[in-house]
Amino acid sequence: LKRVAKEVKTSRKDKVPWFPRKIQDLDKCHHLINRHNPSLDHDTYRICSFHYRGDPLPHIEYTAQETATWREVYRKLRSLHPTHACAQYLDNFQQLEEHCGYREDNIPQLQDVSRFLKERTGFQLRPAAGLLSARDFLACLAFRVFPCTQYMRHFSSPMHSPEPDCCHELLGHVPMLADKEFAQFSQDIGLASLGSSKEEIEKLATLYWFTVEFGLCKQNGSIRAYGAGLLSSYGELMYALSNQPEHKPFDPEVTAVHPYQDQAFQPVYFIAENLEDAKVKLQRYVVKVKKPFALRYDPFTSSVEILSTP
Ligand code: TIH
Ligand code: FE2
Repeated sequence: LKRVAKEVKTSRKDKVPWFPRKIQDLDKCHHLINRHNPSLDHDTYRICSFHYRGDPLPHIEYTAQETATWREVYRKLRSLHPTHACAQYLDNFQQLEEHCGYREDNIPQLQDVSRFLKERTGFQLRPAAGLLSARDFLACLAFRVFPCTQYMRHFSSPMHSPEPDCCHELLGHVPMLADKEFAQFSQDIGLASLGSSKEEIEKLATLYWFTVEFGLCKQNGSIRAYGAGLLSSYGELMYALSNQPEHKPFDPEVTAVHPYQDQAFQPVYFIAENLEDAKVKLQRYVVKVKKPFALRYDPFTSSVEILSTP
């Protein structure tokens, strides 16, 4: 009892950063990382309004040039996916073509895609005005909300974009978010981030980077991509599965502290045995993340229950 009392006392001293407790609180999680992005047209900034929960997702009229870029990206990626993408991605992509307007001459609207995902895994999309801070981005994942950009990459570099754009979200993330195992994996990273220290957020963001964005996995004796940053970039997808970069086994302890860089192709990729195994390893990692309280997600109310008070 003495020890418990002491623990409660010390935890009061460590200040727990504010974090959202219910899905409505995500309206306060929209801090952007301001970076000048020369690869975007000035014109694209017409598509970046703030979005509040409950507002309809904005319908975007894409220009002929943006649709032409989409067509080129779509075509090229479709030719590479059968040999480079994981099975879950390929299955879900087919569903999106059947139900969600995925076609080379049509850029799907977030509203339709969000409705589709909600039915599959409970994930919903939220328009984002640009890159969110890691803390805010991960907090959204805890509630199965996925922030999405809506603007198009510059037409001069369709095969790789240094920052997320609608090709990356729609062709990279969305098909994977329709997979149950992967959705749970993503939410688990998010839940671990709530109320965590700056240092821990940095580790979780690194884990996110090497899995959700740039993860590889084994499948029937070959290696396939499940990371969205690869699945949406023809250039990096080819490179990632070639013998040029380094390949290491996915191990959360190692992966979480591995340096990464976000302006060019990755020098190293981590290979998971499969998505289920990645999920189990992550769960084992996150229970070790030191926090003075425990959390449980309540899917009925889309809120987190605090099991012991901070
Ligand atoms: N490199 C990706 C693409 O070309 O689609 C976009 C990004 C993913 C993660 C960071 S930038
Ligand atoms: Fe992304």
